Amino acid sequence: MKQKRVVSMQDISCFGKCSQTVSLPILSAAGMETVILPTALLSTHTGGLDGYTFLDLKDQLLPIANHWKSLGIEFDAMITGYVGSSEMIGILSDIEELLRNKNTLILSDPAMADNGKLYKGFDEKYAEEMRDFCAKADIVLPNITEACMMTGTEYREGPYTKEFIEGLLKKLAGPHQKLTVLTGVYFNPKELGAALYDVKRDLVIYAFNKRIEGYYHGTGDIFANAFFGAYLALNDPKTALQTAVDFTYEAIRRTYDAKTDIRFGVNFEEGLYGYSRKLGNHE
Ligand code: PXL
Repeated sequence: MKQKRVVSMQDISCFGKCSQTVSLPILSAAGMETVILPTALLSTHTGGLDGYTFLDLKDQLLPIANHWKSLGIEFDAMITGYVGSSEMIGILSDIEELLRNKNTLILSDPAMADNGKLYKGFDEKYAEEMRDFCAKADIVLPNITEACMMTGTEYREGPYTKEFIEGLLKKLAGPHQKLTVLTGVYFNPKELGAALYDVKRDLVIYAFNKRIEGYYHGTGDIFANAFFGAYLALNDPKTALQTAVDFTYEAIRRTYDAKTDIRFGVNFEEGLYGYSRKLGNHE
């Protein structure tokens, strides 16, 4: 089978295991040819680590994309996560239009808010622009806070009801969405997982694993990339959802057991071989 080519458009946070430094290894383990478009270069991510360096690469992005276009390079898929500024949303939007063809599958994780609040540095205007950017993707993958913001729903703490979750999933589905995916879903305090709405089949799918207390940085990016890699490899949303939930859970469990600093990211690396095998690689 022809290998799929995916471009990952997000920053390089050199230390801290998020954005490109998890996207590239996970999509590669899924068997994808993974092209990176680094939007910025930071010494670390911005989540609780002070004094980080930041180099904006925005002036490089269109020239890079134009070069790829001139070489006739086609993309089967594109993924975006944390973007960082309104200007960058505009640039990535232009690049998607330049590089997508009618079969390119785009996944956008808004990566802008959690626990009922926007991340540091983002305002209402950014949230609206991100909502409009995500509306152009085939797959949107927000957490509950982001989904509430994107659909004008009042934020609620869990445990959730099926009615609330399925209402959000369906409100997220605009004219361009094939799938909507929600993270941070739980119906009882012992479990945590994700829900997916397959728009064409009008079908909702759930996947859970055990909840581990605490906030672990980078797990949203790990989940999004593990889901996308599995979905591109298998074209089966149910297996992709459970695979991503389990992969993320295992990474958190290893980190919890090792008692490392949770700002430094989770140990997903030791799960890559099993993930890759599960998707039919290593044969
Ligand atoms: O994990 C999302 C992410 C990506 N990139 C940068 C970040 C964050 C979250 O804090 O700061 C630079």
